[in-house]
Amino acid sequence: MKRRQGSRMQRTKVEIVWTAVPVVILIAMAVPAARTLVEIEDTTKTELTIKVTGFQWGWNYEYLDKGVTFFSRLDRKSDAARELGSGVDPNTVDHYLLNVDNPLVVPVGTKVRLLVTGADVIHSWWVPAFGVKKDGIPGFVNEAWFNIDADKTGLYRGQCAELCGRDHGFMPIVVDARSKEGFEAWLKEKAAQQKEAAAPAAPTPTASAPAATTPIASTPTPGATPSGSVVAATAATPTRSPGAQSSTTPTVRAASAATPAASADRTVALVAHVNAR
Ligand SMILES: [Cu+2]
Repeated sequence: MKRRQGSRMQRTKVEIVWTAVPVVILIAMAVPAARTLVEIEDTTKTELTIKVTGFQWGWNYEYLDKGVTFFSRLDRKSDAARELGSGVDPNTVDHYLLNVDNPLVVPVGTKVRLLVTGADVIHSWWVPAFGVKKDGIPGFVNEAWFNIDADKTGLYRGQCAELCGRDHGFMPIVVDARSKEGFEAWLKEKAAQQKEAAAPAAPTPTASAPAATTPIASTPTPGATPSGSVVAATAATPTRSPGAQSSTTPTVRAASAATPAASADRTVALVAHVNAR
């Protein structure tokens, strides 16, 4: 009888142990896991915000509050080679179907926030090296962020990851990660270029009308986007006219209007940062 009681005591002890130990392990795992999950979704304290708009078939990048926006499409060489009976051997094209005309330029060592949306159908901005794959859904704005290590400058590649139509396979993504100084110089030059190109177009009623109706002066309509390369890219693609583009802009405009407070904060922070240097 005594022996049986003893073994029951021991059974209880064992049961407590094999319950308590896993509970402790689970809690110990849950804390860092939850912290990481929160961090993944945490798009605060970013230093740069870029609005990414997927369209059939390419990407539009807008550096919010920086006066820089441009389209990024499949590079002309790949585009020519992919045509049936083009006579161009795809093997002769560098990074066939993986290059774009205007890569997204970002600084390293900077927390970059992306606002991802779609202009027509659902796309998905996917760059595996950044661990970012976000759907660009018309009428919605998804957030994502990445921060490239300071010594990892160079080109990063990605694809649209949402079956979005006929040319889904022909809207690659190229990200050009530059040093902070290199990026600032590029941004300054690009902004000056776009400002200069926009100046003569301002007096015409078509270009000034959208600016008057929207509070975001830094959002040029794609049709009126004056950069030479952008115009060339649009003109070279017969399936998509500039007119058709502008019909999709209300979604895009609404997207940027949703975050004025946050971007104002960032502007102040950035101005302070620039002044300090
Ligand atoms: Cu797509």
